[in-house]
Amino acid sequence: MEIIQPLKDAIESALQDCIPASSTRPEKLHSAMRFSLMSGGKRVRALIVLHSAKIFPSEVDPIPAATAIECVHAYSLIHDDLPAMDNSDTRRGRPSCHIQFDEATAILAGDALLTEAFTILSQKYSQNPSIAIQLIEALSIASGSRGMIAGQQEDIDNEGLSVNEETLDFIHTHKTARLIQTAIKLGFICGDQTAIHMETVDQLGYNLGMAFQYQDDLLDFESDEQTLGKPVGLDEERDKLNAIKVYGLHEAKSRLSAYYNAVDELLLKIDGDTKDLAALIHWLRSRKF
Ligand code: GRG
Repeated sequence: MEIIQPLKDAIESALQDCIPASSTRPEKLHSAMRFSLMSGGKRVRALIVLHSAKIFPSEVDPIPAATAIECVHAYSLIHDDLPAMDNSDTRRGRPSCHIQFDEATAILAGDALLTEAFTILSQKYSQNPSIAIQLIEALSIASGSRGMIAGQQEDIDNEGLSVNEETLDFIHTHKTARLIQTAIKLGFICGDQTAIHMETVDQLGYNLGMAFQYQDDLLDFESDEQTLGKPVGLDEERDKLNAIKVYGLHEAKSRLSAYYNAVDELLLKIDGDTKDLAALIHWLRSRKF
């Protein structure tokens, strides 16, 4: 926890400052954006950005990149909870944005958080246009129809359909792994780029992202509401394609281990100080929520 808490505090403070105050007109929209962005959450993607940036340090501040990716993540959760998508009334132990406000406001708050991410990147890295463009390119591709939205579309289209390994892999890769992979990439883009091998970074991010989603599937299946902080068994209830439905519990667990083992091997290939990122990954691996 001691390597996580100081950075988590820095992230919370940067998030507080990165979007307009609730008193800014339209007050309802900015309140809804803040309600969802500041509602807790593990801040996994932001922490990954910050710990990745420390491996080959540079003068570039990774905090704005970390806040931008959390804005994209918060948007995806707001939209995912909408009646037309997962239709969830709660998120992070609180009412979902559309329950607390209304559906139209939730759609707009999500849209605005997504847009705000790119405002942050373009403004905060304006002194370093090459970095700004690389960050914007990486985050926009990961969020769009070649990334997270592609995964969401196929996830919805496959509800209630029969077991299919290739489709599950497509959904997990796009819906979840792409953004985790991009968190690592954003961190390295903010670091000393002369030292990195992007192919290894991409593989590391992919394996960590897949491990994260497998773990999410397993927690939904095996955990309880009190530990997880959200209702469990939702995948089964909605007949969603997930790792347990496709591979069974035993095989899903061994695939999870294989992804984490690949992460450990890839970390060894990076010739920088990976100690803190490795500690964060260790914390993620043992997470219960
Ligand atoms: C583009 C509308 C739209 C949706 C995007 C990513 C996504 C699709 C929906 C989010 C819902 C979901 C279950 C995605 C899988 C990734 C995942 C496990 C999200 C939860 O992330 P955590 O555990 O959440 O980091 P906290 O609350 O800790 O931030």
